[in-house]
Amino acid sequence: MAESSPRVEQAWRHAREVYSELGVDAEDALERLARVPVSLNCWQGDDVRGFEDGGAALDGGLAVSGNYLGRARDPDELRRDAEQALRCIPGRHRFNLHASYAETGGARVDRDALQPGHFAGWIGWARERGLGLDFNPTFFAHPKAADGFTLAHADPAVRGFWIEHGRACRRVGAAFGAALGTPCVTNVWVPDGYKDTPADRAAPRARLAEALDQVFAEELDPALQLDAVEPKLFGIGSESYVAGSHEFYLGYAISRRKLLCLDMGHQHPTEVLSDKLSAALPYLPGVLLHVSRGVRWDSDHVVTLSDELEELAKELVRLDALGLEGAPPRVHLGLDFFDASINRVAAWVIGTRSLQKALLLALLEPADTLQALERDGDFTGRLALLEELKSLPAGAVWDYHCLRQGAPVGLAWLDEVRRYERDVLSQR
Ligand code: RNT
Ligand code: ZN
Repeated sequence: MAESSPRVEQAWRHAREVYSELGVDAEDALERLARVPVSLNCWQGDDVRGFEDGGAALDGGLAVSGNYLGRARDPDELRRDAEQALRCIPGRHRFNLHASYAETGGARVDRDALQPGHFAGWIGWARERGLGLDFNPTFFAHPKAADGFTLAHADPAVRGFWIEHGRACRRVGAAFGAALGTPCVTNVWVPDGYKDTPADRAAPRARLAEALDQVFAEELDPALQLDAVEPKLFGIGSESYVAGSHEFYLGYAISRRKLLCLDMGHQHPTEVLSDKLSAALPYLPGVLLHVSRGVRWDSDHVVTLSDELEELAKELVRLDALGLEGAPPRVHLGLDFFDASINRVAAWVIGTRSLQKALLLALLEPADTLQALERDGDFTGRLALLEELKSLPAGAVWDYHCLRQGAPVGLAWLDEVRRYERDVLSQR
């Protein structure tokens, strides 16, 4: 429930006026922002460990650094932490699980044998809290992934194991969709690649394509479950060659009618997703965005309100990719980062709120005016207006949104997270 704050409300009225002079309806922008769900990645809460055998050592080229206190050690702790994060974020959202977060009640269930029942605790929790669930098979941190290959493995037995894992996970995803009434996006990312120069680049890709076809062979209702595939430029230990590269998966996703997962951290440093979206989306049934932040070789820093995030958000709005005008969404938003050097709950809050701020800036853009200037060849006016927009009072609109949605205004969320750290996290 919303509290009142004369200061925030007064600033909002002023800001609404400023935007309305530019032909932008700020009220409408907020109404639309409230309808954009973000899928929070479970793995920020426990450093991508999962709950198999007390949490496996991370590999597959993924690395988490830091040892901040309070890592979630079991599903109940992770859920409690996620709830605290969600209390600090305006709107209704989703939670994104990895297969390694199954709850098997102490029994050893290998990944090819996972069933929806192993996620009953997650489903019940999500239903109670009105959250959607998304899913990911876990093709890393497992003895059968130890040599860096899974679905593209040369050994048919190893490949077969991972194919079964992928199939099992799609059924889990469909069960999420059926239980919660909102389709689960099930995203396949495999680490497969070589540290050094390969002698045969084609064979692993041919095996990967064939294995993926087997993973996806079972027809599942898209109202319950949507498949996505995620390319990567390189990883730690796969610097020279990644079987599932961009070109591989762009072709695969277009030819097999799968969603393409575009991760902001999986690009060459001068390449940006904001420019790729309008190029790829027309040929795809949809896109899953992994909202992340690359820093040098790391692809998974906590999301901040960067120029690129803002530009990407503008593209999402200009393309109506989020389905805000009534059509089904063509782009799904998921966070993908992991930082163990700061409070993990705060990391979720910072990343999600930053994404929401970027979306708000995009929704407040006088797109018609800018596009008219562009059509008229008035590039002076286009640049001038774009620069003026940067200093308009969007912060006042954001604060009012938080107030009205019953989320903390400004840095007040940090007080809550610090209290939670003192009372809960530091006791672990
Ligand atoms: C790895 C991919 C992938 C993972 C998660 C844990 O580079 O980005 O999405 O981060 O599946
Ligand atoms: Zn990713």
